[in-house]
Amino acid sequence: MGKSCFILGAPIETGASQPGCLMGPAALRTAGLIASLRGLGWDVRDLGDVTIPEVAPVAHPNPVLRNLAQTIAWIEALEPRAYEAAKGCDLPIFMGGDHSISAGTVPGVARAAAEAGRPLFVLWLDAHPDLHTLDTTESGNLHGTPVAYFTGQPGCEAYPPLAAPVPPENLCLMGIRSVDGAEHTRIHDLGVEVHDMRVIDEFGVLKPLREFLERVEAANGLLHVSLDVDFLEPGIAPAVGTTVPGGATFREAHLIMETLCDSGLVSSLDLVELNPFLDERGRTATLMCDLAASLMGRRVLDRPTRRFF
Ligand code: 6HN
Ligand code: MN
Ligand code: MN
Ligand code: MN
Repeated sequence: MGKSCFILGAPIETGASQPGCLMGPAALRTAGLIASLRGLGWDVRDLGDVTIPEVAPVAHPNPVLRNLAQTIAWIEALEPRAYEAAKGCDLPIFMGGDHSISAGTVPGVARAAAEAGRPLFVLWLDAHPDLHTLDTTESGNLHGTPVAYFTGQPGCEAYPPLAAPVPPENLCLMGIRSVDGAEHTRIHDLGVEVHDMRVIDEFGVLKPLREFLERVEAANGLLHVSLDVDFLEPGIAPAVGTTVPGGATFREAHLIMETLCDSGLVSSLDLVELNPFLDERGRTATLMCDLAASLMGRRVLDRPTRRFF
């Protein structure tokens, strides 16, 4: 057998404005994620879906926050599962669920990386930077907060303490095209590497991606990839509650995944924000599975592995 992959579902929808992401893991399984990875030679184990207990409301000075108690419970449930999965296989896939899943998965894999003495890098493929703190979110939807949390920004103290914050300089955001005021300021203050859609229009996806991968490799880093459905152009990926026009094309997205595969650097993956209630005949679920397959080795034709050039 080839390399090992655990699949873990996190049916979270409490971080998003619209219901439906709860069905994300089921739709990804229905679209054939596991069979296609097995077909690529991966030893796949489906660990099922994580659940949380019933929770009592948690008070917070920001009155707009929605489902804070549930989000804390999800983080507490997911962080140890992600930590164990990162230690137990070569490449765990975490199936959302809305993007608040990453407030549990990234801290878990970051703790495992820290124990292994390797720096963790994060590639965030999204229309949004998800860099709100609990104090600055205006919508109150907590899927807008994971990046601020796992990089240890002040204003996220209501979330569980972090064992291993990800340094902001280890982040790379791509596909960004909807940024709120407080996020804009934070991006500047932290000096986060952001390749917005304008950069992709001007240079394509390869140049910024390769430069980032070279940084990861030079640091002997591990790489977590977080793929939000809304990174993609809504016309090819309608099943998301936060569509923004002007996203990545089909080939741009596959080329990113193929290049990530060639790099051999990816150590964990989130597939998030799939809302099957908004899909058209399963096309978005199928596309997300196909993108995961490209990341895990699917090729149109065999070709010699070329790393960076
Ligand atoms: N996502 N910035 C907006 C908000 O409500 O805070 C959108 C967040 C989208 C979240 O992309 O996972
Ligand atoms: Mn997101
Ligand atoms: Mn988004
Ligand atoms: Mn600016």
